[in-house]
Amino acid sequence: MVVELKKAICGICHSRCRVVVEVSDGRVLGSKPDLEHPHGGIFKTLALGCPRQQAIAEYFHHPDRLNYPLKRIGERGENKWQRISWEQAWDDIAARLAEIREKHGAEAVAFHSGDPSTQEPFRARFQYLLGSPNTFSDAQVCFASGNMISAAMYGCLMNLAAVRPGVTKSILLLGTDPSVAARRLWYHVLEAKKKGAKLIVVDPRRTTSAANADIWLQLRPGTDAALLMGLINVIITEELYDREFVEKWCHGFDELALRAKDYPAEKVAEVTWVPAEKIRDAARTYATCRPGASQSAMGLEMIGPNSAASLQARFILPAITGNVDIRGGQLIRGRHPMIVPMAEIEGSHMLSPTQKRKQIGADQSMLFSWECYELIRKNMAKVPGQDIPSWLHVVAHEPAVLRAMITGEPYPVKAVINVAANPLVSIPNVKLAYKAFRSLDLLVVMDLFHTPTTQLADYVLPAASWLERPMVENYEDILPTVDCAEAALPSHKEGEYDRRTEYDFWRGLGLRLGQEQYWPWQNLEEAYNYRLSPLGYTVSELVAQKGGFASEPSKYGKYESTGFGTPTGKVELSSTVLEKLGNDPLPRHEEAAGSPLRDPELAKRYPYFLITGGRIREYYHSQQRQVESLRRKHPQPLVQINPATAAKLGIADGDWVWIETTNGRVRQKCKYFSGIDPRVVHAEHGWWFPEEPGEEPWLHGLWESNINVVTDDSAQSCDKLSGGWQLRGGLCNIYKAKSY
Ligand SMILES: Nc1nc2c(c(=O)[nH]1)N[C@H]1C(S)=C(S)[C@@H](COP(=O)(O)OP(=O)(O)OC[C@H]3O[C@@H](n4cnc5c(=O)[nH]c(N)nc54)[C@H](O)[C@@H]3O)O[C@H]1N2
Ligand SMILES: Nc1nc2c(c(=O)[nH]1)N[C@H]1C(S)=C(S)[C@@H](COP(=O)(O)OP(=O)(O)OC[C@H]3O[C@@H](n4cnc5c(=O)[nH]c(N)nc54)[C@H](O)[C@@H]3O)O[C@H]1N2
Ligand code: SF4
Ligand SMILES: [Mo]
Repeated sequence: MVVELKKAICGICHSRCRVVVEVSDGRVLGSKPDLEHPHGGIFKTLALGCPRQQAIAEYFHHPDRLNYPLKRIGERGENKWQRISWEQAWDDIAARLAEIREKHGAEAVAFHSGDPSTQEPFRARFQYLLGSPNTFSDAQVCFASGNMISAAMYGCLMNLAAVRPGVTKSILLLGTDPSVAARRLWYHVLEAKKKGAKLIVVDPRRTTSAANADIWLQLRPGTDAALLMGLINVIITEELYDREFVEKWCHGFDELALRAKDYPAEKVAEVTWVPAEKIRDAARTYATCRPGASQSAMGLEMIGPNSAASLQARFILPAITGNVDIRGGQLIRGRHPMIVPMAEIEGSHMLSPTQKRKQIGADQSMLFSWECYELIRKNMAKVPGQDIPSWLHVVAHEPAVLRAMITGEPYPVKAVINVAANPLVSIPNVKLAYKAFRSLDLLVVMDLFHTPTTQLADYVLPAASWLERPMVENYEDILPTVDCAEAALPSHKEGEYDRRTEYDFWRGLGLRLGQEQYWPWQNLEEAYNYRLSPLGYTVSELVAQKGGFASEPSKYGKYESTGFGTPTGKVELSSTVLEKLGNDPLPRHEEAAGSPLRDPELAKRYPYFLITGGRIREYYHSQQRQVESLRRKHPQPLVQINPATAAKLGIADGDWVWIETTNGRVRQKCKYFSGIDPRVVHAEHGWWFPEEPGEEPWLHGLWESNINVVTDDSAQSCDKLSGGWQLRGGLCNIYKAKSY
């Protein structure tokens, strides 16, 4: 047996580990970390300890993989399909899109996307050329809110902690659990801790990250803005802030100091459940142990109301403590200067201002509007090398798009093309989403497997996985590094399968819809070669000559020569950009309409805070449920309940429990967990059961344990600025599910 070794980039999670896969006769046998890569030592720890990486052969050669394009032949949801060729799929879909565009306008075609590793700038390019302003995704709750607030305040993306073991003295993790979700960061955190860095974790649960912390702030879900303003208040009143940086480089410090006075530690303690002394301790530690690196994630983005305010406060912290653009703290980064930016590839200038104005729900998600994006981008352009792609940062408001599908208001949405996402499992208020997707004239889904979402489609297209296509990765143009790899496996095998890249899909449609001149690259590899062209390498040359990696050395204090890409040229603690958009320029915590403090009657019926979606080691969101070895390790959905609460309710460890909200109920299995407050429960997300029938009413067990059946996307559950919906911090009731 001839075994070839191919360098690859693991596309399953954001860590993007470099691996070497062993391939024989078009099949992957296994993988090893790429020790020749400059970060090989990290990948060794990550990839070898990663259950999903260990299962790639089982995953990618699974008998349930989609192999050929499918066209629905039965009624929608009957799970009856006819195999068709790619040519027919392109012809049919392009013809239907042309018809819908003719009748309702291009805005009636919406695009839904998941994982960005699937060549999203090319999706945007197709979409803008078609003339639609409507893409919708989970951007509002998945890092993009943080990106936009950071870009507004700093003129660059500042979220990633630049932890340097031995240099970094404190690490502040805000609503993130890198021990599961971001293993690359976690590796650095543990190394830095060994060398004396203090770790502060803000999380309602005692995660592994929290358990390793020097200070764990176990807050009431959804109160991050209050807590962080409490920290800011301590830092200012105790004069622990960096006076020189603040005076020279910050705008709005006096207004901030005034606002922070509303958040004395004792008052904040009442709101957040975190003892005042811990608030002071955390503030002093972060402000005095410098350099301090900080990172926030879903804990802040997914709380709905107050989410944007939390992020504003989160980005104030590194500035007032002088942690900006210093070694071991927070870095101003940007893409590698020698690659073509995503913003150029997508070409948002090709979408007319008239169409841009039609973006659905811009008023409920102002942070993701064209107006906001163009304002921010104009300011960013003052600093060389800074730019921001629109595909992730200009996004219609998902709840509004779903309602438009159902009601035709503000105008009809008739078609959705969904790529690399399983929205019926991943988006909130699934009953509504189901109704919306069912009402479409055309639903096209491109995936690796059948899912509840493909089951509602008219066309299902088989995607080439990350092993079956070239990859170029640089964290969406945030990092000045480039990783690239050639396809490790063929995407086409005569008589067995014919999978395509997303690039091929968009280009195939584009060629049929009058976009010929805009798709000069025959395939993804050519397109990526164009992206790398300023660097002077093709993908295969960079792999052969440099192991598929290029980077720029870090420089610090860059703002001293360029200023910041904001209207004032400074870090805007009080944001003139957000003010211009009609928002409070400073953070403020306001109890949400659905909070028990404002609606005690509701809280009587739903007495527990519900947080959802803490990441699971074995799975990436709704994926891998069909992989037997992983399923054996984590067979069922688990809801974490404090044993005191469970005992009070007569629930034993391992009992099935109903989780109920105003939207309905689903079941998960009780897991006793003393690391959660008795007033809070945590439910897993991403659950469906591929082993159950695909046709209605089952839809692969869509309604049984999928927590998004009960999460909410109503206006009162969304943040006013970002539009982000509340997947964490709403209210629920729990009770034992009867069993006989
Ligand atoms: N294994 C695995 N890894 C993944 C993923 C996966 O599905 N599986 N998904 C990837 C993706 S797309 C993302 S976006 C990242 C997410 O990365 P993270 O955000 O780091 O991970 P999560 O576990 O989603 O959430 C972090 C923590 O937020 C806490 N939290 C809940 N409510 C609140 C609150 O009100 N305030 C605060 N401060 N914290 C709160 C939760 O208890 C949880 O521990 O993970 C990525 N990594
Ligand atoms: N309640 C709750 N809901 C959440 C969250 C939460 O914390 N709580 N987290 C949210 C977050 S941050 C995120 S990012 C979303 C994720 O939600 P989704 O974007 O829906 O992510 P997945 O469930 O991973 O679905 C990805 C789909 O793409 C397919 N796929 C994998 N690789 C490829 C490929 O290369 N090409 C194509 N075409 N398809 C591919 C997979 O088979 C899978 O069906 O979930 C969100 N939903
Ligand atoms: S899934 Fe595992 S191997 Fe792949 S990038 Fe993530 S941590 Fe690395
Ligand atoms: Mo995400």
